[in-house]
Amino acid sequence: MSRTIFVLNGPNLNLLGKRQPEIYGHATLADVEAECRRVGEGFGLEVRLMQSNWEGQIVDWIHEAREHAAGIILNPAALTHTSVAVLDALNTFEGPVLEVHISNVHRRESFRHHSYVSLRADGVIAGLGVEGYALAMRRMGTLVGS
Ligand code: DHK
Repeated sequence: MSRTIFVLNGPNLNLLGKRQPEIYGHATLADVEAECRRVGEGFGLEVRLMQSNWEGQIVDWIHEAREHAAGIILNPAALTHTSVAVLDALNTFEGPVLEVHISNVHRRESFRHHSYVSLRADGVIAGLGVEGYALAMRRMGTLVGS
């Protein structure tokens, strides 16, 4: 059984730390990856953090997770609010799925209030900044066992 958690990130999150820091903060995806690895080590979990601006690439990584991941932590970014394809892909994955949003999407524009991904997610974290990823990793440790 895989001990790897896929941490998938959607469009524009490659610019984390530079993009609208008043909303998304100053930490980078490299910082997020280091923190996820640190938390994962405590549970004997490996982390593969990936980011793409392309919907199809996110779908392909979710398919890959079917064979190679025990769980998925996903910040779909804008695809949260638009992508039936990402939802359908997640519905083919049998392990736990945790949805993370850095910002509190519910305090923002109304188009950010709906998430297709939440129809599949086992849990959702929003508005806790990049700490949300580490908290999701802790929850993964509980869900997949140490
Ligand atoms: C990130 C984005 O890029 C937005 O499109 C989402 C999400 C919110 C976040 O808070 O991490 O609406």
